[in-house]
Amino acid sequence: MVGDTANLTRELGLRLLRKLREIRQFEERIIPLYPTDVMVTPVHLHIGQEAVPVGVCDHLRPKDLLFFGHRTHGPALAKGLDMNRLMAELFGRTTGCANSFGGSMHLVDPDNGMLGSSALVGGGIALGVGAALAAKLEKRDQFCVSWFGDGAVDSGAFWESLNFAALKAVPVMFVCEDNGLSNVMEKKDHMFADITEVAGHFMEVWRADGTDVHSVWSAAGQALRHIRESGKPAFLWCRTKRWMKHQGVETDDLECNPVDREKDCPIKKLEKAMKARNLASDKELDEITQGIEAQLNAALEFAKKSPFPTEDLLMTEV
Ligand SMILES: Cc1ncc(C[n+]2csc(CCOP(=O)(O)OP(=O)(O)O)c2C)c(N)n1
Ligand SMILES: [Mg+2]
Repeated sequence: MVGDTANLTRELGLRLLRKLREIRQFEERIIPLYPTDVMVTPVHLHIGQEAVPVGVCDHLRPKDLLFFGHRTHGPALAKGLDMNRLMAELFGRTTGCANSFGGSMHLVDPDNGMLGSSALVGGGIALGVGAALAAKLEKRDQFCVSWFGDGAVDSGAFWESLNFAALKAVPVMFVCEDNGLSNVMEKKDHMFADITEVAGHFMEVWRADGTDVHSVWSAAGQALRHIRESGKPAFLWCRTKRWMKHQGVETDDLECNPVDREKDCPIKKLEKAMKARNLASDKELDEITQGIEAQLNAALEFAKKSPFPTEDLLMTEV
C-alpha cells in the first residue's frame, strides 16, 4: 500500500484539503434538501470516499479524459466541474452541466475532460480504453482514466478492457474505487477472485488506502508516471469506505460495513497530518470551510433562480 505523508507539502495539503472539503460540504448541503423534492434526480453520495477522486484528479489536466459511473459528484468536482452547474443539474435547471437532461448520474463537462458518465455499472470502462487508444494513435499528450467501483468488475466489459489494454499496450489508467459493496451486496458474495491479483496478470497494479488522500495521490502519481514512461496501462486500486446508503441521503447501516467516522475520514486524516507538521493552522482550515460555504450559498441561489426546461427543448440533444 502506498502512503507516507512525510513529504506532504503545505501547498499540496491545502489544495487537496480544499477539494476534499468541496465534495464533502457540497453533499452535506444537499442532504436536508433531498427529501423536500427540490432535486429531481436520485443521488449516490461520495461522502467518506472523497480521497479517491481528489487523489487521482489532482494529477489530471482539463484535457485529460475521465470516464466514470453513477457515483459522480466526487469525481466531477475533483476534475473541475463548476459547483453552480452541478447544483443546477441536480435541480433540473437548464443551466446545469447537462442542461437539465442528465441529473446526478449523467454529468457531462467536455471542457474539463468529462465526456459523460454512465449509470450502467461498468459502462465507462471500455470508453476509457477507446479514448486512450485514440490518444495513442493520434500521438496526443493526454491521460485517459477508466473509473469504476468493485461491483463493476463483474461485468464482461471489465475483463475485455483489461485484456485489450494489456494486449495492445493502451496507455489507460484503470481506477477501481473499492468500497467493498455493490449496492447492499458484499464483495465476497459477487466476486470470486482478488481484484488486484487478477489485474496484476495484465498490468502493473498500485494499491492505495482510499481513506487517505495522500496515499491515493502518491499511488496515482506513480501509476500515471508508469503509463507515460512505458506506454502501457496501469491499475490503481483504492480500498475505501462507503458512509452512506448506496443511493439517497441516509447513513449506511449494513452490519458488514462498519464505519469509524474518525479513523475512516480522509478530511480528518489530512488535517491531522498537516497540523502535526505545522503546515496549516486551525484558522486557515476554518477559512477553507467558510469559503466553501459561501460558494455553496451562491450555487444554491444560482440553481434556484435558473429556469426549468420548457417543452420546446424536449427534442433537442437527442
Ligand atoms: C449493468 C447494470 N447492472 C446493475 C445495475 C444496478 N446497480 C446500480 S449501482 C450498482 C452497484 C454498483 O457497485 P459498484 O460498482 O461497486 O459502485 P458503488 O455503488 O459501490 O460506488 C448496481 C448493481 C446497473 N445500474 N447497471
Ligand atoms: Mg462498490
